[in-house]
Amino acid sequence: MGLKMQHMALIGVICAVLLGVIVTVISVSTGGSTQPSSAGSTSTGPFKAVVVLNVGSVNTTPPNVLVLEQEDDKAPVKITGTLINLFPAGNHGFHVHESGNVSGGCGSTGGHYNPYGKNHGAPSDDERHIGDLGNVVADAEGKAVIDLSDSLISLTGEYSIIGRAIVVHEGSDDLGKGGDDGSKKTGNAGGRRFCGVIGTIYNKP
Ligand SMILES: [Cu+2]
Ligand SMILES: [Zn+2]
Repeated sequence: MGLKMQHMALIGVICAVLLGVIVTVISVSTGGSTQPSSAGSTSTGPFKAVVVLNVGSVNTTPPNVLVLEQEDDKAPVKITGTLINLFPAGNHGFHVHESGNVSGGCGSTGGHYNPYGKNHGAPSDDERHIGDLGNVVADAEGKAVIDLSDSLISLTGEYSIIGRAIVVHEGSDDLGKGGDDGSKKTGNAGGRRFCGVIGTIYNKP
């Protein structure tokens, strides 16, 4: 009887060891296949982000949404989407502001994102804030179709705009050509109509 118990115990130990080996082999093989792709996604694109512009005086249902896409860290960033309830018709200043802090509304997002300490300008200027994306144009129905590409902003690296805010203004951005102090700082685009925080879209490999 004692000998039989010993045998059963020994068989139990062998089973446990075998099971452990099998589990280890499975986890090593699956880990080996996913590790390279997840490590690679930290340094190469494509990068994708989304902004829900649901902060500010104009909220829409569904909310105004913009999508940002960048093929790799050297590529321009494409911004696409449609804004509605944007009045009056015409130009509205469109910028990346330095902070994603919308706890006090669009007013707490700081100034235009400007890590190089430059003057305000047009997107095509060398002298511009990184955040200077010019104007979006609303039609008579308050609709603005956005399809732009910018080579200075990035969704990755030291000067990434992830976590910062996109702000749409009440008025037109004079692109630094207004001839006064405000023009070189903000483009005199007036109040902040609505804004949202730039958030990553995680693309699972
Ligand atoms: Cu702005
Ligand atoms: Zn600016």
